[in-house]
Amino acid sequence: PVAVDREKPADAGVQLFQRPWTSIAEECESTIGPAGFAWVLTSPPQEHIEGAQWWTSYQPVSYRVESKLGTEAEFADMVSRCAAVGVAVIADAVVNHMAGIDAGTGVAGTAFTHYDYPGLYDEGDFHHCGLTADDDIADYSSREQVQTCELSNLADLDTGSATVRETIAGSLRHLRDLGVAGFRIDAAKHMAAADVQAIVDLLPEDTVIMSEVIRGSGSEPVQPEEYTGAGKVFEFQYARDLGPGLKAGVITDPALGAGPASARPLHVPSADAVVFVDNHDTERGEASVTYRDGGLYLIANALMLADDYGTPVVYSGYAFSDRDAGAPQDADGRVIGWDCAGVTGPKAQYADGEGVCTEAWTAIAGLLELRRIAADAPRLPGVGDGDVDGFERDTRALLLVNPSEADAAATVPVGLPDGRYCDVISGGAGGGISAGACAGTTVTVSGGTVTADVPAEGAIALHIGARL
Ligand code: ARE
Ligand code: CA
Repeated sequence: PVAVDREKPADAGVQLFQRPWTSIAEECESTIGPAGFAWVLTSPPQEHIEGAQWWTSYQPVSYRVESKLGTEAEFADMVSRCAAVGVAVIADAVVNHMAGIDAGTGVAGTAFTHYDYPGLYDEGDFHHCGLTADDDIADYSSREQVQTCELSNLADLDTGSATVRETIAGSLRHLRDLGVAGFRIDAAKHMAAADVQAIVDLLPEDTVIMSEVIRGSGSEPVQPEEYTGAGKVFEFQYARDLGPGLKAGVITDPALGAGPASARPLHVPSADAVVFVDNHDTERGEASVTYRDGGLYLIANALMLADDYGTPVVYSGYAFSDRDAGAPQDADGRVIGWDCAGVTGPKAQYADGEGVCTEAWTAIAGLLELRRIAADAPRLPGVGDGDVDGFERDTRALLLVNPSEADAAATVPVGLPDGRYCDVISGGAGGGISAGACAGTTVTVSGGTVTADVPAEGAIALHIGARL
């Protein structure tokens, strides 16, 4: 067998939504590092408005690293403990705007009003677009409204101003000094691409940037392609292609059915794309497959992680029935956090506030291993038999998925060398092999075909590092 290089993480990250810094530090050591993730994306670290809702994180009131998720010392400790196990930290950077409410006191004690943040910004540092009655964005087909009016009443910073840019960049440089590798740029669509670029130009050259520019309908003038000069962008179209077909029990990802894998309309080039099955917004909105879908969610993650398109980010949040409900907090408003001990896969039911712990699933570790072994082997056109569909990473790895509600046996052509393989979905990291025995299902490849039993709403994944 080909050995997996355990020193080198997979080109993939995990978004740990509303997880406190102490909890992420432990998770890096116990799960994320060993599984082979390259990076973790955190929720915003800066001071924010008070409240029990998760989205208070997206209303900054100062750039002190002091929030419901932890103190600056805890943040720095998380970064160094994650780095020690090979995991970089990407922080969510909320820089388009400040608070949406009229006035208040932030969680670190900073008193503010809508357009006045002591020591940082005053009235003149904000856009007052004058294009709509309340200065809120009303029409996404107007670039000027999208970028200079207020997104849901959030006080919109004048990111064209040199002093505003420098203040924002200073806050991001401080986070870099604390050891973060880079940033998700929240609401990047709402800043001119030139403004984002100007801010990024004030950061160290090796800063990793992932801009959130939700691909809107064709009539929206602001498109993700404008932002690829500053770094990568989240490609929302990937999930939109992936999910609905799975929900219907069929695969409709255009590249799976027929034609070359490069035939992907409406996608930025692979090197520019961060892809995801869902995120904290889409699991509360447009996502067709989320943690509520159990095995289908696992399949969606498998298709993403085994693919050769983009840099994937696995999503890990908590269960909720109220869209606004925050993660469980203590009496002081600090998020309590959770660990993922004992979690090995999706559950049929979750209590509200319970962590989903996607990063701890046996299958995810196995898929990260497949991703490292597949390396730059291209994805071949899809193969299928009955309810089972899948694809090969040229002679190195194979993924077969069964979105139907019945177990299915499938026989498909494959370029993997002959032999017995350990399925890394059921077998997990280490090729599922310990002391020569496979902890998962074994599958035989012979004479250019493979026959496998693929469980209902399940998957089989083979790679040449897990040949027995
Ligand atoms: C909350 C309340 C609001 C209130 C506001 C101010 O819900 O009622 O007016 O506070 O007091 C998050 C939450 C919001 C929350 C906000 C601030 O989702 O509910 O508002 O935090 O606390 C657009 C943007 C995109 C944005 C989405 C949500 O383009 O950037 O809207 N996503 C990011 C984050 C969010 C976050 C913010 C931005 C704000 O990921 O979690 O909001 O920091 C089409 C368009 C998209 C558009 C989408 C939805 O698809 O193409 O561009 O996304 O519609 O409108
Ligand atoms: Ca703006």
